[in-house]
Amino acid sequence: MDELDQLVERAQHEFARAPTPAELENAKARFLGKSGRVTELLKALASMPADEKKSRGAAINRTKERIEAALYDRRRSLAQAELDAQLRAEALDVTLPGRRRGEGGLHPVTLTIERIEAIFRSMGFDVADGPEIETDWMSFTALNNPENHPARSMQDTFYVDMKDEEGRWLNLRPHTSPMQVRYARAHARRYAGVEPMPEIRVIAPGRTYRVDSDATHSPMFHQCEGLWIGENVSFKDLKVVFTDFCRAFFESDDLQLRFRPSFFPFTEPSAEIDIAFASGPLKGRWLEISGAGQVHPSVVRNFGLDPERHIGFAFGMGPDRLAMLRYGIDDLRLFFDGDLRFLSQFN
Ligand code: 2NL
Repeated sequence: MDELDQLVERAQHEFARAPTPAELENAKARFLGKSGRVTELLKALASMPADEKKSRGAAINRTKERIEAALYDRRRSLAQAELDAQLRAEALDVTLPGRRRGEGGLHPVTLTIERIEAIFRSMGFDVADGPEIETDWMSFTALNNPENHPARSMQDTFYVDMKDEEGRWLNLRPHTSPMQVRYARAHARRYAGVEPMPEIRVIAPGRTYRVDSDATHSPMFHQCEGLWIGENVSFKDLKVVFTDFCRAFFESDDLQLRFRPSFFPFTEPSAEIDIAFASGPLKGRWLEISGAGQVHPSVVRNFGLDPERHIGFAFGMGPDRLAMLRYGIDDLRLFFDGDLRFLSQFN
């Protein structure tokens, strides 16, 4: 291998070792630059005899061309490497699923209340909504609760640090009956003197509060009460309405209902309503789902109506419990812990 071949090899070697385009250009200068090795060789031609000059010059030019070819190869491969690295760094998987805006959904208890509302609306009931902070009269007195009834105690009811016109502490309503009292009183005032008075048919769903907290009781829970007052609304109508409601709610025609005698200060007679499914995991077991009865004459009087003329029934049930039965949930607290992994399953 002659001196020129060695020069080509050295250039190839140095170009290959240059890790960046800038260092490759430095390496190029050492061979092809103004004072590079090839330029030096060409300068040396000047002092050569004419007969040697021609062949030597041609050999140096071939050498120069081979070095230039090595330079271009290396430039191309460095540029390609740079492009590859950039493509790798900016890689984008266009087949990944997009990120969607978070979608809201309704709470299972809200869905249950909407379902209850739709069924009662179909039976001609209005839906009423009102204050969660109530007066003593609305929550207890109007409902025939004796002055010393335990429901009035601080152990059972949450009180607010503010008094009503009677000088009694305001309470967080322990049931939605106050809303039905408000509704019935507004109805009685509105239709005073109208004969016959249109019937009162209303349900009052909403948040209620009691001092109670375990696996089956939450200090905030939901209630849905119902009221139907007319000239001749009897316990038979309660049975029909409630049976139709349960069959619609649970989508089952062979559901059984049982009315057990009970006591509430605001109804007389009173009953607890149990249901039993004809199939499914709870088949044949009696489950208590509601309390009900004919509205007590004193309560009708507190509506502003004459109990000799206006009679009817009322009932109260727990949408939380209905939601648990419908969805097969066994711990009430899941509804109120706010864990989206649980709550988002219902939409
Ligand atoms: C229960 C019992 C009941 C009522 C609520 C009511 C309302 C008015 C007048 C008379 Cl304005 N009664 N509501 C009647 C009977 C039972 O609830 O166990 N609820 C979960």
